[in-house]
Amino acid sequence: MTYFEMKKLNNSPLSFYTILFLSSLVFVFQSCSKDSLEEAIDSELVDTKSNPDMSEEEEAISDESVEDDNPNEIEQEELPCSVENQMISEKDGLVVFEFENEAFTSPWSLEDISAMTSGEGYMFWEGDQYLGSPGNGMVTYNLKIDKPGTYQFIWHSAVVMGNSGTDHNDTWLRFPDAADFYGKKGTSIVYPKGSGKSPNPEGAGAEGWFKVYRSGNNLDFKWQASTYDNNAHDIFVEFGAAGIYKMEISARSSGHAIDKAMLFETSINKNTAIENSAINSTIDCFD
Ligand SMILES: [Ca+2]
Repeated sequence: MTYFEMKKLNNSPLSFYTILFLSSLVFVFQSCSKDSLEEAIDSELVDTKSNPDMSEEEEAISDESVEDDNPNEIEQEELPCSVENQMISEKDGLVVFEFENEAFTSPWSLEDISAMTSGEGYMFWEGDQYLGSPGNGMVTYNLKIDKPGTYQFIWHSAVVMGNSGTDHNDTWLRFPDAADFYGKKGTSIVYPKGSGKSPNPEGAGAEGWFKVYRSGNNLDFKWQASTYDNNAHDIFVEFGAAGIYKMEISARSSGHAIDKAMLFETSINKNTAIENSAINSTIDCFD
């Protein structure tokens, strides 16, 4: 190339330096575009893992709710044993369980039509009444007690038949192998008829069974269990040593609906026990 030719090229709009400058611009632009594209893809991948419709705060709450699923429910569903081989395990002086979680047969009936119940609902007896003869429609619960002592018994029950608080309001209850089983009001203590101990309460009873009722004209579900007609005594059970004990119930009046039951060691305040009644005891299996 001659001097004049070089000068001519240098003076033209597309000089060597101009081409070099434009080429640099194109390179920088392509690099930036590539980086932006990769960032966009990365961002899309992250968004795919999370829910694009949720804010970070909502996702945090969502994760918490997954972790807060009731562990007791999952544990019960995964139990390898049948309901007859289950034990309700006392912890810290509390035994809390859904009344329906046992092997009931007809004419016991399971209903779930009250917002005041938990678990699968409540049980009630639809058959003939057994006002003077316990042991019909009997169901046995196994309680695994680690902490020996005296426990008060209450259940969460209602009247779902008629409109009287004194009818269809009781079921038979017995603890056949506990060290003691009695009703108490102040200094008055009574033992079940047929237990071999005295005095016995006014009202029906036989073979170590207490007639256990709920009282009051509000027929809705509430925590209460009493024995002794017209002189309500609370129900107590003594477990002399750690071990597995039977709790038996049998049909008395129809229409007495029972949702849950609870035993609490007497060092625990009754209201405190009721406040903790939403958490059911762990269920274990016999070996
Ligand atoms: Ca229930």
